[in-house]
Amino acid sequence: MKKVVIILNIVVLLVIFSFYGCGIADQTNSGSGSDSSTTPSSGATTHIVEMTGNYEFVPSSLTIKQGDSVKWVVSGIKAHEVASGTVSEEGKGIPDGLWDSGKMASGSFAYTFNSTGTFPYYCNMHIDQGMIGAITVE
Ligand SMILES: [Cu+2]
Repeated sequence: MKKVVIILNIVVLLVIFSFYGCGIADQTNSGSGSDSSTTPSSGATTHIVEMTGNYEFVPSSLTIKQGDSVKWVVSGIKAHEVASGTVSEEGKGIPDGLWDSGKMASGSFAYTFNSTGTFPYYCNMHIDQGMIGAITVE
């Protein structure tokens, strides 16, 4: 009789643990779900621009909505520096101070556009290679 009670206890414990396990699994699932959503409830979107090993922004021009973000991602083995501003006739960057990623050997840099307009930018390291781009915010 005692053996039956012990076995029942083990079964109950197993059931409890399996429920607990499901709870953890569900939490993990919902967590990764919110991680992958680059679209907050406001409807804003994060757009990806690659900074390639060929000294290019891809795409080099992009039209987005007010409140959206742009994430520049280093996609090749070359380091880059994405900075907002224009390029002079002499080929020098004229920063407008909105953003400057600093030198990035890898990883990404993001900026959120809260006002409309056209925002030119350049790679501070590769202006000579024509590495420039623009974001249009509607
Ligand atoms: Cu560059």
